Amino acid sequence: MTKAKETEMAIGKITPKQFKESIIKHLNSTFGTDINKASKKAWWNATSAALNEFVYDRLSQTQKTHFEKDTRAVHYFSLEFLMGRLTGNNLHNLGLFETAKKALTELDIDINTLVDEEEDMALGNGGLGRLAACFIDSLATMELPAIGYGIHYEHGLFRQEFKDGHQIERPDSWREYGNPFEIRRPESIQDIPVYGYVETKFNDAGKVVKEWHPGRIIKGVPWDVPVVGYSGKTVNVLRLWESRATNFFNWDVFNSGGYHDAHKENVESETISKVLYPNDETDAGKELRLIQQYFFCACSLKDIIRRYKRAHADDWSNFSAQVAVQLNDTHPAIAIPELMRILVDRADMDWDQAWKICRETFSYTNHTLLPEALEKWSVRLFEKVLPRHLEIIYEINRRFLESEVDAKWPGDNAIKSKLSIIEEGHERMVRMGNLSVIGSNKVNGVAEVHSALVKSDLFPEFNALWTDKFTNVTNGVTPRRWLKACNPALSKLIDKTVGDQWPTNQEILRDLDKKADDAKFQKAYMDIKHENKVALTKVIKELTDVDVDPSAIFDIQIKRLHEYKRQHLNLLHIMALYRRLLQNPTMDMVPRVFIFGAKAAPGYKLAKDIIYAINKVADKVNNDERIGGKLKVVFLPNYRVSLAEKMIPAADVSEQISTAGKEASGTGNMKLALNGAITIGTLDGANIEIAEEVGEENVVIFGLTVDEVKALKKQGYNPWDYYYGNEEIKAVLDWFDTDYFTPGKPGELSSIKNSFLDGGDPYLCLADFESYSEGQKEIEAKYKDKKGWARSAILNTAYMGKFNSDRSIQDYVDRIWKLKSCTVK
Ligand code: CRA
Repeated sequence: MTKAKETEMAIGKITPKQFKESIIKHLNSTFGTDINKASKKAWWNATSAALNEFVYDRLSQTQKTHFEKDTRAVHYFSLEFLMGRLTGNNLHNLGLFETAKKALTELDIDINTLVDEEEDMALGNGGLGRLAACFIDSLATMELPAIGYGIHYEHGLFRQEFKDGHQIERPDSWREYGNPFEIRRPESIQDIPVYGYVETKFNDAGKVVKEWHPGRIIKGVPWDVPVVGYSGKTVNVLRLWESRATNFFNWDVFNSGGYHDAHKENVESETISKVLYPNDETDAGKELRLIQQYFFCACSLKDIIRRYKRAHADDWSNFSAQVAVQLNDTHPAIAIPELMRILVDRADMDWDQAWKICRETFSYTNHTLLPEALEKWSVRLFEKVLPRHLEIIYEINRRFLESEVDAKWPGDNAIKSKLSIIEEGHERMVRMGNLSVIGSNKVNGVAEVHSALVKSDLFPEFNALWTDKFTNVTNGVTPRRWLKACNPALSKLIDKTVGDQWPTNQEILRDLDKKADDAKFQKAYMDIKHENKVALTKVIKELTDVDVDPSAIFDIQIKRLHEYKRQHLNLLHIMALYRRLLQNPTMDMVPRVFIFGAKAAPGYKLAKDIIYAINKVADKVNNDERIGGKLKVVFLPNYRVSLAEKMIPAADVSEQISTAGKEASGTGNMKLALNGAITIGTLDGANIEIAEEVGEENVVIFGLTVDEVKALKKQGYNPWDYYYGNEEIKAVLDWFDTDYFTPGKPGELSSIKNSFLDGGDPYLCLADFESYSEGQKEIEAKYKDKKGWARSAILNTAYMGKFNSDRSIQDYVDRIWKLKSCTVK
């Protein structure tokens, strides 16, 4: 049976006509309008409601089956889930996309413009949040019992606008007018204590017991987002917690005239799920952030325990056999002492037994080595917000240092102070990384090189103590969203060539290699790329008013703006190219469009300056008639999942140019290669494995390696050597000080030059510049060989099987979770 057939059976057959009737029915009876006056939003809502009829049915079947079979499940704790839009994705996963498209066409509605009505669910910053979204898609597709747990932010990542080239942040209000893909579950509300003090008491048996008297109770209201697996058999949930004040109003205060005070507690409680912190890879270090973390972990653990108790009552002996919790970075690490508190204080369990359960339950994924991202909380703050948890952390730490560390390194205080959860110093701090490692069963990095560095550089002593604890799971992306749904033309060509089973078995794409030299297939493949570029051209025009030529090389760098990702290295090279063109306007060059998409954390000054500089250089270059349109630069505003879906299928070149050792994995690199972009990249993160898979002749690698970076830094890196040693670098850097790009305002771009020189160029842009520039020449030479390029692009699509998130999930299952799939009737 084909997958399409299975799907049809799983969800029940429906014709376009029936789907159309269902849409109209919902338009009338759910949204109170009709086909003559419905707005686009109403049509989208009605279509979503028609779609949801299938989703909810499978959702309750899934929950019923998991409950009846009392399945072991994984609980993915993450402060971020970057879901993007769900309409198209859910239609595809249910096998209903074509049906819906026909139904809507009959109603004279284009499905592609209709889905643009949906706001992105931008409850994440970047890679870490999107990874979580890909993972829950894979878990449902692979029919694994799983729940995603996170926060129901009222405002997701800010909306980015440009004003005279500067980034402006505007609030994101993704659910201002409702969202059809979430269900509130008041029956599962949780009460969460915070603040207050701890009382030490003696119980009847004379044993010391601790009682936490919280200063405030916050209510956690769950919202469930159905997660539809491909083929629609399993529909898991993503459960997001919204914070509310426990009593809507403090009537006593209100009645005595304190209207404002009565509101205050409400506002404070509801602030917790108000906004997503808009930075990744830097530690926010804010009280509200710690409360967010605790709030969602405590709600989620209570929810898990409530479910566990339905089948096991007060018998805890099966808990860790039934429950696996994956900590997505250290953000949910507070779940470890929270489970200890529940077991020891509430369930009256003996410490050792409780600790054993904890360690069997939790595992931790590390996503970065950047020191500024390693979370630390001051002891003072902990004491104020979570006084009992601080005591528990002290006890975990004391036992760990006195038994495990001392047994391995007797009397070694230096090691003890390094491994301690508490960092001593001017201000004592709680190290969440150490807590995560100590309390976990497994610790993984997200690509081979990163996992190796986690062991050798980040946690070498922990690795010596517990070698088996550390493992690798290379990241992956779902081919359902990142090929099938976003690149329908290429998907159809692939279906025709190797069959339609690849969305659940990406290794099948390997068979495309037989067609890599086939002229007809090459033409079909490259024609689709061209059409996708034409489509992006229109988006570019709409968003930036810049005209670009779809026959130029589309060179794309999309990711958060960070110095280590080196958008400014890309910029240096663009300026160098521009200068070469000005010096030699007849220079032989394949026209190129450099396309950026990136948000900078609002408080990250240099990142915002880099955005401004790219926009200013773009203005100048795009309007300079001397260079005959050979070079264009565009920065698309408000980069997000739905924009990525339009950019990625149109990319010729994928920029993956981080300083070696800094990008833990990257996942955009995978999406772009899958859609046939050629990577220009350093030997960093998953680039290394991509190059291994697709073959070195089908990528362009440049720059220092991890070891060379270390050696150069050790020997003493001096960016001035490159400034004085390379005429082009000097000229380009000096350009930043002039008013060439900012007429009448010299110095506006100087902070970038300074970061390279006085700032010490911490990410070695100047050291890698020449090699990058050579790599770019290689890209151009490759592109000129049309057949060779087509072959490379096809092989990229063919050989990306490893980077399917289903493979990542299978690795988690085998190496960490030990989960079994469960067929839902
Ligand atoms: N910023 C890494 O930097 C990685 C993702 C997902 C990141 C990326 O290289 O692909 O995680 N790290 O593993 C992170 O968020 C807190 O650290 C990221 O998205």
